[in-house]
Amino acid sequence: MFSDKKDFQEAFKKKLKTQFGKTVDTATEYDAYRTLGALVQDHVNENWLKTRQEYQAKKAKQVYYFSMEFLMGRLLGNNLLNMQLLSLVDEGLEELGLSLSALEEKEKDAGLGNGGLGRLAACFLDSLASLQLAGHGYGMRYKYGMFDQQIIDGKQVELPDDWLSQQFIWEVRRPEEALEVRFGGHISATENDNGDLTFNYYGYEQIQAVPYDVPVVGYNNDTVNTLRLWSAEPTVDDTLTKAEVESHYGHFLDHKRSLEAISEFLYPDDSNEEGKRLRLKQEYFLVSAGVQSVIRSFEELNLPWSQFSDQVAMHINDTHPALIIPELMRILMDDKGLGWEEAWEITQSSVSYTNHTTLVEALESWPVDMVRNLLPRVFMIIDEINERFCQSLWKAYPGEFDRIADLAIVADGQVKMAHLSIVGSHSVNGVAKLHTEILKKREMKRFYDTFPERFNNKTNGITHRRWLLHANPSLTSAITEAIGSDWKEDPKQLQRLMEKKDDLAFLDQLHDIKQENKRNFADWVYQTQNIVVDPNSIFDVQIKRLHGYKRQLLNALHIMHLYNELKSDPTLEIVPRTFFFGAKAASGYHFAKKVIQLINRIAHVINKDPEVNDKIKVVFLPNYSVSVAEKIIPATNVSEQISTASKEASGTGNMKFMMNGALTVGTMDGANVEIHDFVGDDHIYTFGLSSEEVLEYYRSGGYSSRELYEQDDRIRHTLDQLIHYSPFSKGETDFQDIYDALVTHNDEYFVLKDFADYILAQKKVSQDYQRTRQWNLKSLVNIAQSGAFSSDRTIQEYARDIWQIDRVQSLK
Ligand code: 26W
Repeated sequence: MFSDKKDFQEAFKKKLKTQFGKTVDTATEYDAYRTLGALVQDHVNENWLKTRQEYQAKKAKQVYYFSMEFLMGRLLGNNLLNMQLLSLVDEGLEELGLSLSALEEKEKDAGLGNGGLGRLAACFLDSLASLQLAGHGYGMRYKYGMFDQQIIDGKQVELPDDWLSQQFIWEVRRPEEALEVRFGGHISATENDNGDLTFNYYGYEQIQAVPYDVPVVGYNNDTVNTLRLWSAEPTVDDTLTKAEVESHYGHFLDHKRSLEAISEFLYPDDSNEEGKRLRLKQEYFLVSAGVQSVIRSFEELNLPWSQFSDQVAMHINDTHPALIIPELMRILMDDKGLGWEEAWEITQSSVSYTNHTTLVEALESWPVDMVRNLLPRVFMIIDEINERFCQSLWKAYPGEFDRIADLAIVADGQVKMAHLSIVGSHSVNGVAKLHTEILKKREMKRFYDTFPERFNNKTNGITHRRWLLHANPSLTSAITEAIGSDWKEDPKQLQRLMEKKDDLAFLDQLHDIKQENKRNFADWVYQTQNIVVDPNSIFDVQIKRLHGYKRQLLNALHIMHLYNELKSDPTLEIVPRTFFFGAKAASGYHFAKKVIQLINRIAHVINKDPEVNDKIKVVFLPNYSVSVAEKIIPATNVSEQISTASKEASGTGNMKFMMNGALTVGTMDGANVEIHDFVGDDHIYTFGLSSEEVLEYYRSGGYSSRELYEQDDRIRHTLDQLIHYSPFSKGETDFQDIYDALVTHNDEYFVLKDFADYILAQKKVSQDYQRTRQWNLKSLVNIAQSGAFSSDRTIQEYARDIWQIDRVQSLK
């Protein structure tokens, strides 16, 4: 690599000249970014090759993490960090009159995901490579990622995210490894001399899956794994004349367009399953290309099929890639000639499944007719899996029709993907302790009764490399000065910071760092939004997808309530606070869009009112993304994690904030429960109903939001402002639907029920924030306890308990 700064500068100038025909003086920032990227890629490529050879030589078991989403964000800074080049490059560029952070800004986010599930997949890739585990991602190369959000007249407008319009410098197209994926057509079965059936496919549509490989660079270990993204392209059959093509497919261009649609865009919905045919096509496309490619690699080893699961683990990230179960069966039986029993044993022992949500509306099921038409052979196999499964249930629970109907994979004209995933894999895990318990006791109780040994918990984690080392360099240095640098490779050691809890100088230092981060962030907000925010106010942040259960509305109503208090008593002393929101709403989610509009209206009213705007301020950050998160999290004092208890499977933003010293205001939901366990009552602000209470209300009723509305003046006054004349409604009916959801439709997410307790928790936050030293101590405790939430810990557990893989030593 580069021996020193000079060496880097020479290489940089040379690359700029030979590849881009520029000098440092004539290069634009974009040229410089591309040049730096190309230099990094050169070095990555060597290690990429070495890693592959090493895995092959050692016959290391490979994990393939199948996910419809990988929310990677930018890669330049993280690759430099992991290659230990960050400071050398930073200084080298500075001497050339360039700024590394400015070049980093030139990279577009790879936004191939909606939110938590996609970002978790990205953190996992970073941990796999950093722990020298042979784990790779298989995903989709969407032409358009998560939409760009603009706020126009206070409302969300979605624009296509044309991220590939600027070359994605990290990908390597590998056309020589393209594979064919088949849709539609018919199947005929013929019996051979032994009485075995063979299945012939005809009349299908064939689409080429072309892989684009993205290197995944490990931290300080020379390991480079692969994120393989598949793109749909027409099969080019040179033997056909144009006329033949046209008679076959109608107009060739239409045909091309229709099949390219498969990898055209990411469905912008998290947690709402729509049963769209194109989505099913996308899922099968990823699955079929992926499984074929896994099998091809396995066959290169020349091992018997019985060793498949010693060599390969395939993980399904939620049910979206669950079709790998019938697809693997199909290939093993139809193409490789294995019998059902053998193929089933191989499938079950190599596939594992993570559930990420208990929301019923998010559970995937596909109409039988759609699956049968689009994937005739795959459907036959699903049907057979179901048949055999139901028979085995009948033996175990004779006469229990209800139970069997409940567990069946195919029922009511639908294929239930969660059922398929549980039946076809050897491990099912939830993503936080509470979530796993809810799965076992309620959502998947009957499956748990049937296969208790399959169920396990893997509490989520986040990569401390991106979210602390890279996002918050000053905190990183302070920690290293305090406890040495071992924690970087072993984040559990952050606990040693507890030794500093009485060290006043260190606590002051934490404070100074937070203030500096807040000032930097305030500058960015001013430059990009033209809004002035006070770095001395509490920075209170809620950034996540907009969803009813995440209750951005509770936060918004609380701000309206504060405004009302200030207006009725302008002399009221409150601790100044700036409320930040970042959230995208699914394009068809009307209620979520209304909440965005409400937040923007509140911001508009409050920010221009001189009577209150030196005490409270509201900023809605448009187009929330990974790179926006990296800017705001280090600058946050208060992290809002206020979902209706039982609804948020884990949350991962909560962990990122904690690691950067923010204090959580949160319900006892998802991983908040475990954060609370680690930091203790005094270092977190919990409030609201427990998950048992919420689930009990859902089961037995007994909640009346209207009663609360009628009894609590604060609630009534605030809600009336939504529909009667007020600064917020401006006499219009924009927010009638929000009012109706809360009052008329009995407040599905218990916003009003938790309102009073939330106000109390927030009051306590304000009081505590004024006692700076104590606040800084709380902040320290959060940082110190955050090592448990590194995705390195999570991935070590997956590796040990589910995938059975070990570190591949000796790469460095
Ligand atoms: C088919 C539509 C659809 C798309 C995405 C349904 C469901 C999803 C995901 C499962 C939604 C998701 O991102 N879930 C989040 O996963 C995170 C990682 O485990 C958790 O931290 C979040 O709590 C969970 O909401």
